[in-house]
Amino acid sequence: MINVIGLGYIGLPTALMLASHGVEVIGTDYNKDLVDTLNAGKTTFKEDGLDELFHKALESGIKFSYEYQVTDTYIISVPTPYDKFSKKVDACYVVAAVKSVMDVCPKGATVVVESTVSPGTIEKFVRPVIEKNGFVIGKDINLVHAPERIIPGNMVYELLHNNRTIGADDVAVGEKIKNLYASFCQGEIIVTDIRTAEMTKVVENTFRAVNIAFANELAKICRHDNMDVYEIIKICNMHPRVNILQPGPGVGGHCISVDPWFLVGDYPSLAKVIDESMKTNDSMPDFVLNRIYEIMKETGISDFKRDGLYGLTYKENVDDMRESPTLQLLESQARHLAEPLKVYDPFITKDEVSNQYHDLDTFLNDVDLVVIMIGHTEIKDNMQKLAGKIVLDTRKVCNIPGVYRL
Ligand code: SAJ
Repeated sequence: MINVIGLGYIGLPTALMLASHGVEVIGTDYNKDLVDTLNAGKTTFKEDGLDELFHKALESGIKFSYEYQVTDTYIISVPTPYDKFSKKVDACYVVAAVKSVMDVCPKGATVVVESTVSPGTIEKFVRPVIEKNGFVIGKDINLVHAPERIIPGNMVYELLHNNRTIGADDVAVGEKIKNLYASFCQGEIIVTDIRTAEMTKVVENTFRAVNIAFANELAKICRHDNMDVYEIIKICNMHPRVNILQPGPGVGGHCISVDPWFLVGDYPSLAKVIDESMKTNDSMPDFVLNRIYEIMKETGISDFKRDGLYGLTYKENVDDMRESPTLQLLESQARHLAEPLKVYDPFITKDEVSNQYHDLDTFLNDVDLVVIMIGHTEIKDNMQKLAGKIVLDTRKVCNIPGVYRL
């Protein structure tokens, strides 16, 4: 039986995927509300195909509990934030989960850490916890790092099809865990050592962060001299070896806006490009705020109460608001003691911020300037409703005449 610890954005789909492919699974989370919701037959976030997968897993006998289980295999999938000052990984949730596993696990068990961690974290923080409990790693307890790679919005497909990395001290143990993931994963699974697995995961997200920062920097340069960044990127990307990403209002989510900081925190004098890239991405919500001021001046809008932000999530068609550019922009605005802008997002049904709307038409009625922060399908399908509005489109999803861009 597999005990999956942490039933969030990664742990839950992984547990469901294993269970629906015939593996006996108990999912554990210390959040009682979350476990109760799952036990009541409901999923805890929206994701394409998740509900179907959930029902399949329930039929296959998956169980959810607040308790850690006595078993031979644990998969730990808990958050790894970064310390805002040191920029280093904050491994406290992983350490707490491993400690709890140590309280119940028998000798011979394998502990798989799925959470993203910076290179050396397992050596520094996880191994000592296991050893402190009197276990010899490699003899009494096996340790594996199997970082996930799935993207919110396409999680179910990517769990099935992405290639994966397994890091283990011992190849035989790595192969055993590879076979477990191969119960559902049709991609190639590479077995390597733990430190390499830690580093590859962080590097993958850093690659994306640096490339997004490049696009964002181009947007700033082009704005400065009134050039069309989108046309320029489109033409450059016709070169066989150029593939520039899209500029945007900033970078959110729990991965790309977080993981690269681990490298800056651990290697401050070496990770220069990464440091600058993260700062560039973090500057984008303020850049948008400046664009709002400029456009208000140009169009004669003097009242912030007539400005509205469309989109609260960190990207399109997900209900995840973690680190979202809109939240970052609102925070920055609050620091200037300004009245918060009006906000609407079809995916956020609960009140999360001030001046939040829950209906597109009412929101549009109350604003003159609409800032598209996210290109949800809803707004793409309702472009005609923006006629007569002043629109700042930070995602290039809107083609109405006179639209403003980054
Ligand atoms: N963004 C841009 N411009 C782009 C692409 C993205 O501004 O051209 C923004 C998005 O709007 C969003 C942020 O970047 O705010 C991140 O979004 P994303 O879709 O690039 O990635 P995440 O954070 O949802 O998922 C990433 C993925 N990593 C990579 O693509 C290398 C995913 O595969 C990882 O599993 C995930 O991080 C993770 O958990 O680490």
